[in-house]
Amino acid sequence: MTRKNWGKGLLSFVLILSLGIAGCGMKKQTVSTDEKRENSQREIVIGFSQLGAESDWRSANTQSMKETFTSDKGYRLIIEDGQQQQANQIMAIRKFIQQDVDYIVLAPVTETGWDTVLEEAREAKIPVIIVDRKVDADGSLYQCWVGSDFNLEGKKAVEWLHQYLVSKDIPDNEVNIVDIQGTIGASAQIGRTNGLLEGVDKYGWNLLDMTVGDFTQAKGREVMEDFLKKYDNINVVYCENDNEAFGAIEAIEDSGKKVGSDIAAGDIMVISFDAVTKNTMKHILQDKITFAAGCNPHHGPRVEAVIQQLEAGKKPDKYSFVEERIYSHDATVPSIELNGTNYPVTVVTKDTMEEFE
Ligand code: GZL
Repeated sequence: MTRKNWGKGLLSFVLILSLGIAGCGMKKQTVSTDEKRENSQREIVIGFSQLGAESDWRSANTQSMKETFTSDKGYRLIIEDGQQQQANQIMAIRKFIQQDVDYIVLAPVTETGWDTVLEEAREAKIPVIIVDRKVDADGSLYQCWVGSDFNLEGKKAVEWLHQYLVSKDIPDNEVNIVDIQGTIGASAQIGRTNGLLEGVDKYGWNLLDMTVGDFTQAKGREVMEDFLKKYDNINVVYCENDNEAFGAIEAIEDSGKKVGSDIAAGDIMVISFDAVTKNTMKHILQDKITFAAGCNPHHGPRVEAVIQQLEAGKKPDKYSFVEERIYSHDATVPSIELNGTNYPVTVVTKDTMEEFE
């Protein structure tokens, strides 16, 4: 039973009860303790429009929602996979409205184009929670957003690279970077790309090229193969997620070149984002990925906290960011500072790997 059906049920129960009392002069009935407990334990139905299954991060994000919203805790979680197409996600939201779910959780593939369907959800009186990437829509159309500060992630990567280059006496004008971007228009892509562009502008690095890698390993490999055909002087690859980095590393090694942190010796340094799996930690331990900015996929517990607040009639914070670490192959740069905040670098060891699946 969804929230509103439960509400209709309660309304008809009260109507019958009042008619009964009026009709037969019954003593006023009170809802029994058991019925109160049953009402408070009604199943909460959640429709989750997940954008796809394109990356390890996405799989971890879906898993976090599944592990949080279990039936033994009184939830029914309905997940629709958008296969990275906004049209599929819009259809999923309309399906959830038809199903009269209690809450809609949306992980939007890109930021624009959501107003109409979010207005339909509002008309249906179904609260919407946005997770992960943001929507460029009227803030009154959703309860809140839970996710990452993607531009900060980009700034962290750029500041680490700057400190690393300084420590190795590598001149800024000898840094030749290519950017394998995420899905164009996704908040993660916008924030991470802008972080790099700010660094290129500030330090005078040579940004040779940038193009979309769609957060997938296959596309990351394809894009890197093209870059290697076009440029013979690449020494830094900025991959906007780990799966693109895995593909880029395959392409670089297949070309006979070496990935690693020793740029002066001719290595191509790979920088990445997400850092959610043991595989990524292994790549960092092996100096195949030299730096990775963590991006926390475990949104389930935070979404549950928001739903519990809403259930209790409380107003959640409109925007809440999740905490994230940064990882490196070595301790050349022990920490970075941005806007007065210090971010320690986790040097990846075999023990670090054990923290990941
Ligand atoms: C970031 C998320 C991005 C990840 C990618 O929060 O939106 O989408 O960085 C994923 O791995 O595909």
